[in-house]
Amino acid sequence: MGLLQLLYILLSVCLVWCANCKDGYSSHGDYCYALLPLKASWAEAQQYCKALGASLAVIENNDERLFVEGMLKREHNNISTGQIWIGGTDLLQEGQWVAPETLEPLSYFNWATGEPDNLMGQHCLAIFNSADLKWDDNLCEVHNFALCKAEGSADISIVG
Ligand SMILES: [Ca+2]
Ligand SMILES: [Ca+2]
Repeated sequence: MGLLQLLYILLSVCLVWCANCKDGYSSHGDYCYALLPLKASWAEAQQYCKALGASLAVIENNDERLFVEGMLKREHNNISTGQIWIGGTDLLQEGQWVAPETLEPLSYFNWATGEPDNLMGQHCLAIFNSADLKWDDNLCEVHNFALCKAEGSADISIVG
């Protein structure tokens, strides 16, 4: 086998295994992120993410938060109104925030001042669409944009 043939085979394999994210997704670390191009309730948004092989994005640390903020700022024209749903709910037990699907307790937050306030029973986690992109608990039935997150190796595809 010639060197070029070997390189070709390695490149072909890499196109499958090295590709981080499909079109429409942004890559960060081992994960791919996509903004849903529609507004939905938190539970509907989670179902849409799931249908794409993803889940509402659980933001786990400062580094990941900064990446997401950069992404949302780039997408600003597409999310001019409303908030952005992310992965987190305290629906099961007030004040105990857990991830969708896994129900793992969340340990990282970036609450806006005065949040979470549980106003009229707010149990779903969103990012305020404001300059500092801090977090809010909101009513789960509100229709917002949503951020999906999938493992880079997952077979995911984007809608629309
Ligand atoms: Ca709550
Ligand atoms: Ca709130």
